[in-house]
Amino acid sequence: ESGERKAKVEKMFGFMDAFLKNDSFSLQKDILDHVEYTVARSRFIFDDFEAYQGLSYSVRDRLIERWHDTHRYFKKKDPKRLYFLSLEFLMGRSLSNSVINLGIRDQYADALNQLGFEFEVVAEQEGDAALGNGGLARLCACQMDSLATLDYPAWGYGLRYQYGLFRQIILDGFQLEEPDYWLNFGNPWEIERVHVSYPVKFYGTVEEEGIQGQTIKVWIPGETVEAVAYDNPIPGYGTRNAINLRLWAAKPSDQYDMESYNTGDYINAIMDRQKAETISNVLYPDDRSYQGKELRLKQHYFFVSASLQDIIRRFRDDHNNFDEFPEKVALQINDTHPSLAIAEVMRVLVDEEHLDWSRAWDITSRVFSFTTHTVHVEALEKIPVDLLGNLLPRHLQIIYEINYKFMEELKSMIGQDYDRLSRMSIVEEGAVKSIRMANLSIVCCQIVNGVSKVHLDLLKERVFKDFYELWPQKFQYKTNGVTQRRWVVVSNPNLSSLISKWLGTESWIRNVDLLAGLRQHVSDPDLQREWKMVKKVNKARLAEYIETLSGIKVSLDAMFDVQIKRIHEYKRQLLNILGIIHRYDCIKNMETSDRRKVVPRVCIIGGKAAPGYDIAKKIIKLCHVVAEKINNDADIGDLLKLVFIPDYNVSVAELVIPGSDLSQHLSTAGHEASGTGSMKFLMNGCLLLATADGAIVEIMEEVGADNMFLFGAKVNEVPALREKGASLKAPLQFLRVVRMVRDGYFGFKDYFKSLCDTLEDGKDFYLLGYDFASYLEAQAAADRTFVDPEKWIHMSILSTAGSGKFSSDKTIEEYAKHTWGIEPCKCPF
Ligand code: 7GP
Repeated sequence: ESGERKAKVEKMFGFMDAFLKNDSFSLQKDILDHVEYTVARSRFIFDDFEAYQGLSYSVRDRLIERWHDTHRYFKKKDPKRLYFLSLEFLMGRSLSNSVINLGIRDQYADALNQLGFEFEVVAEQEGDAALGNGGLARLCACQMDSLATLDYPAWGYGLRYQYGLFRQIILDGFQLEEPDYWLNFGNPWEIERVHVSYPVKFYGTVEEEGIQGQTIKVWIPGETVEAVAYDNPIPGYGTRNAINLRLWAAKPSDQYDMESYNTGDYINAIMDRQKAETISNVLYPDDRSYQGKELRLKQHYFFVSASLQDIIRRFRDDHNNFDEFPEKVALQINDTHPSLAIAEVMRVLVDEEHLDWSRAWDITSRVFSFTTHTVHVEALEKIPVDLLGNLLPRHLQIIYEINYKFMEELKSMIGQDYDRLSRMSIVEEGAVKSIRMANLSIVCCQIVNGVSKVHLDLLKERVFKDFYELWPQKFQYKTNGVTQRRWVVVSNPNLSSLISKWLGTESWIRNVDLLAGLRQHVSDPDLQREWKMVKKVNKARLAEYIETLSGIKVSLDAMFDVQIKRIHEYKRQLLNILGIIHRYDCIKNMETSDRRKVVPRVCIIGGKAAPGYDIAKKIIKLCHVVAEKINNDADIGDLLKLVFIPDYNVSVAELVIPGSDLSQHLSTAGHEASGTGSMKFLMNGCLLLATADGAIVEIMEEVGADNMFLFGAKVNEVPALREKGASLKAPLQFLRVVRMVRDGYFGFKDYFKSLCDTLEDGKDFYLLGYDFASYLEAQAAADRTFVDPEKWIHMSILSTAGSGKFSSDKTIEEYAKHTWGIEPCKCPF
């Protein structure tokens, strides 16, 4: 840099320092300034929400400063960058997480205090950013936190939905969905970039043109929509780095269709233009099966096209040879949702940059990597050819061409095995001819990742068996992880301080391996006492929440037993409810003298059902009718309570997890790709009651099977058990509780009939009947342990101590090394 420019830069750094100071007086002044000038409320009277806004805008200033410095530094160093493409990011709240990562939480709390506000109360004013469904989306949020913290030069790309995941309302025990129009009161965490916008094109035709003796394909699109960037800075912990999550919103394009205006139909022409905005309006709420809908496909391409234009523009700023593209760019596709990006890169390289096909393919296949998040074949995206051909005619041609070349190559390797060829083809023939996006992704990517060891095995043996046999080296796994910043430091500050005290350092917040150091203190009575105290305080907070929600008073001496996650048949919330009915039934039939031996429980269930998922909705209703009965049975008292927590989301999880004793992860073995909820509970010292599925198998290896309550059929036993079907006789206790539901013991007899039918001999696909006996045994073991508090605390401490492997920091380091090939790029302070 020239001397003059350097001096200017230095002067700017000086100014920054003068503007943004973090002493209490400066912070107070900044908050008040924002209340007065940004929020436009009087600094003399403002409420908690306005204090939240003023505070957040002042945090945002600090984020922006770091964000600028980070990007300036990345630009100067020009490292290989990771671009993380995902249609969903479940960020939750930002305030607490940001101030903790910036290292100024206490200063802010103090400043607020001086102004007459309380940090916790103000932080509660923030709504969740719920731009995602469940595990896949929250995983991305955790990974962004780790990417920033570990100083990786990464960008996240996603969509800025106006409506996030629906809010769950419970009316008479039934789920209703209410739209989440979350941007109503503004969003201090985003920066609108009106100047960063790209045209995205749809429809039209493909024509051939001759250029210098070659025919090339030219796409003449029929509709243009503008994508505008909204940037969300993601601060790392203990570093100056703040990376960017860039979300796209659709706006009408300025490229007027003069003709429609000139026809005099001005109003209708405007209305048509306005329709463009609907593309990024709403998040699809079903994480269960893929349905080929035009709007969804439009969302995907809108996202892919805008992101790639942005990425390629950045690459072109410093490079002009696309052969360098794979050295500077890693493109991660999060599940298949962004996989149209493969066809889009090919289109740009071949049609716009005029590279020949094989060179373009070589480049494309070296930049992409793909992670799959499911074992369920129904969840794999298949796009009907008619739909794709109409919306993106050139992309369909490109995919056909990729497939043609792949099929030729495959034939030369495996011969004329037509069954196998048709299974592996990217194009599925059949009633509805369609494109298999997973096959496209596997064919293109050099690395395909699963999300746990078990998941990888299932990919190899079942889901992608043919591909594994062809290209074993492509298949890897990176066990999922969660960020200890949000899931311990933000959500469980008491535990966090306790851990730091006993480890003698806060370094575990960045270097999670240190957690293992708790093991050496596990038998120390002081630690045990303090550990117990922290749990008690968290339980009290949760109990208060439950009382406000439902009016139910719960005993803090009871075991808080929790299952929170999306409602799915495979996650078997139904098994939990049937277990609760069984417990209730046993207590009812006990001699009074025996009741003293019963371990009191507060059973907590929470989760959303996809709006069109009938059986899942019935499970929610069943939970409510059972709760109604039990909670109002004076005979039962504190021995058993059942609470359904409505509208489960990230911030509810932050409250519930620290306050639970036991958490349940009941998926039929072979169905949960990984599971990440279990990791959050584990870090918070909750004991797990679980099947040996997904990442639980690895958790077992870390904390030891004797520190958990395991039950149920194993992954490799499940297929044979299913084959046996009707001849698997369910135990009597199981038949009895199902009969109670069937016979209307809890009411709604007709309504629950179809739910009970799924449990009949031979139809019980998820093996609830088969696993019931061992489930009850595991529950009994949990009870026996709970009455030995010392043992329980011991196991609890060992759970936290063994949770280091399940930090997303670990996952990200693995991806950086073995998949993306990126290095840290730490912005100097
Ligand atoms: C989830 C998986 O169900 C869960 O096991 C895993 O931990 C998580 O992804 C993160 O890898 N999958 C989804 O949320 C999902 O929507 C459909 O999958 C493709």
